[in-house]
Amino acid sequence: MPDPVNRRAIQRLSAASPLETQLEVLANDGGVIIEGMFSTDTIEQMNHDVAAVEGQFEPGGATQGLGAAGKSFVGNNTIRFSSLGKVSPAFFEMLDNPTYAGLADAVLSPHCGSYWVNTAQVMLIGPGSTAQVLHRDCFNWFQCCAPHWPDSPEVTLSAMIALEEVTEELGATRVIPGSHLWDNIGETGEAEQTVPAELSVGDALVYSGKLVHGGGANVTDHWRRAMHLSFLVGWLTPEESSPLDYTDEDLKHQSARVQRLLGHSSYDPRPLYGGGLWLRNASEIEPLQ
Ligand SMILES: O=C(O)CCC(=O)C(=O)O
Ligand SMILES: [Fe+2]
Repeated sequence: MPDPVNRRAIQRLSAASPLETQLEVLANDGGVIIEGMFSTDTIEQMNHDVAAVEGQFEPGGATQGLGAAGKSFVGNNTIRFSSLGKVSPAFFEMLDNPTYAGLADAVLSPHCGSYWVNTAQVMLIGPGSTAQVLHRDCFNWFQCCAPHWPDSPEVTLSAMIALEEVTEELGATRVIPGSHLWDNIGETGEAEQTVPAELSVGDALVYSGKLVHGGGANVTDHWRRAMHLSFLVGWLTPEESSPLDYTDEDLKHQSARVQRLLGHSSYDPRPLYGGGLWLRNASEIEPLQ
């Protein structure tokens, strides 16, 4: 039967598929599910370590930095927390994931010398939660994206990662494929136009900051267990203050990439125009060995 509102399904590709194919779907649809992007061992460890600390965070306790106004955006019965390198060593492996790195390099590098972590956050949607308001993640940097929309630079790339099976009923992220190309940045569509990004353990919905999406309603008695990991061009301020979570000592055995992702080395704009950022004594902070 034809879909009544011409919804386009979100495409699914294996992590082993060619990067060019993944990028083509991402460019056309604004998002793509990469099956098996993370190994089940890594995710099982993450999920186990998350479970050990999640009781410290109150459902509905997050505010998105906006007080009461932000509470409904982040979910009145959702548990959210970050600082994930303090929770599990699996986090560092996830930061160096080659498939996600390949996608982020291709999408963000044309617009920056390097990118860093925007949000690394557990998002556990509680039973009975209603759907999140539809939005584009690039709204955080609206002043930079709006003037050139829809041809504005890609400033952020996100992955919603399943820590356990994520079904539509549990509140899978809902997306509108193709909405990253709509003429009007302020248009965020209707619930009927969305499709759920259902995920198995280790799968990830990778999506552009321009794509309209939102967390789904959880109509079950269980929690939706997912984690969000997004990157941001190095010349913009991220949502989470990840650099403050780690000392140099914490990161000295991590890769140069991880140190940059977590703000422990400087931003070098080259080959693009501009000066260095995130400096000390007007000089770059080098990654530790
Ligand atoms: O929880 C979800 O599935 C989506 C959350 C989200 O898009 C956000 O908070 O920006
Ligand atoms: Fe979002």
